[in-house]
Amino acid sequence: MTTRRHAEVAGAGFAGLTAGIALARAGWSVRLHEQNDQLRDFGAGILLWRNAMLALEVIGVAPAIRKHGVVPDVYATSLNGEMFTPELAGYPYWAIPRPKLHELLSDAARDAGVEIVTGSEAVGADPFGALLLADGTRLEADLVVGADGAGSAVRNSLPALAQERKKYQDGVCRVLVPRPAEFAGPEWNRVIDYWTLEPDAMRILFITTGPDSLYMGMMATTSNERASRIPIDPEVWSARFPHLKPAIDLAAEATGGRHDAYQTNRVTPWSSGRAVVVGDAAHAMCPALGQGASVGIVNAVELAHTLGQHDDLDAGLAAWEGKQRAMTDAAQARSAYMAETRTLARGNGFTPEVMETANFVLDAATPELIA
Ligand code: 3HM
Repeated sequence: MTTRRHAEVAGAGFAGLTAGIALARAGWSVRLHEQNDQLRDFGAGILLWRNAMLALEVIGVAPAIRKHGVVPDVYATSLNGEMFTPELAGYPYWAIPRPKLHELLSDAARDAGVEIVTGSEAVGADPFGALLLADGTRLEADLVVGADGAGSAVRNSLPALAQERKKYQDGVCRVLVPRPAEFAGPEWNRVIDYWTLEPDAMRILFITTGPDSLYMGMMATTSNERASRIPIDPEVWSARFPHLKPAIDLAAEATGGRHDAYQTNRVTPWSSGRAVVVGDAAHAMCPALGQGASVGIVNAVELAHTLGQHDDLDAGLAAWEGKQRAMTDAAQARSAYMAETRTLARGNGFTPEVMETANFVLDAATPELIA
């Protein structure tokens, strides 16, 4: 390759930042557009399994995750007060606040030479090689990456990309709670998934995200309007989980929480000419498997790696989708099945079959990284 290839990326979420870093490290010039005026994540906490950690190793971000994240002691599940602790040997995972992960990826993007433009809204892509902005600007590129989330404007502007959408009965309020003295003890250095299924499903997933914070994922059917509200309605949650009242009161005071209804959006194919979609724009999935962001991170790193092996962009994009499609489809199907059947409530939801996603090894991972 003689001339430096140029990418315009829409969306500075986890997938967009990761794609930007990976492309820049592979020699591309990269400009990344974020529609918000600030570069930050609005989410709460996240689990990163081995698949995502390997991808983050490839782009040099994993050491910072190990420094700023934590390894929970156990993954416990409680149904109507009965506690299960499934064996998760062989499936290492890290927990970290989403704002921290976002900051680490933003720093890595700048270090890799990615030009980041905030307040820049993408409205579409031209498959002949241009990103289209809300202010009418047309930016030519060898590759346009739509990483603009589940409602992706880039994806929706490309008629060749077919979509199959499905919504589910549940949704989740996600908040990051400061960790006061009463939650400082080692009994909180865990993931604890508290379920009740009667008279309707309500669940509180606690994930330690370090000495200063706890992530609470508060799931309910979307028809339970009071339990689907942000800010959290402490009365309706404490009535169901009286022993968790102190944590629920903190969740009610938390700022920056959000509610998302569970949804799947299968997109085929993932590219049209010089435009490609990654992350939730390509494969929004239910959060039940805890893999939505991780699959996006893995696919973004593998995209840069595969394009580096092909002078011809069409061939590179086809090869990339060929490698990543089956794993991604399986992750969407597994998380949808887990959401529909609520298998996690029974405490044995992490079967070897569903955990194949967590142990997926991307081609970009060298043997030294895998070791
Ligand atoms: C990590 C994780 N796991 C499960 C869910 C869920 O079932 O909604 C959400 C999560 O963030």
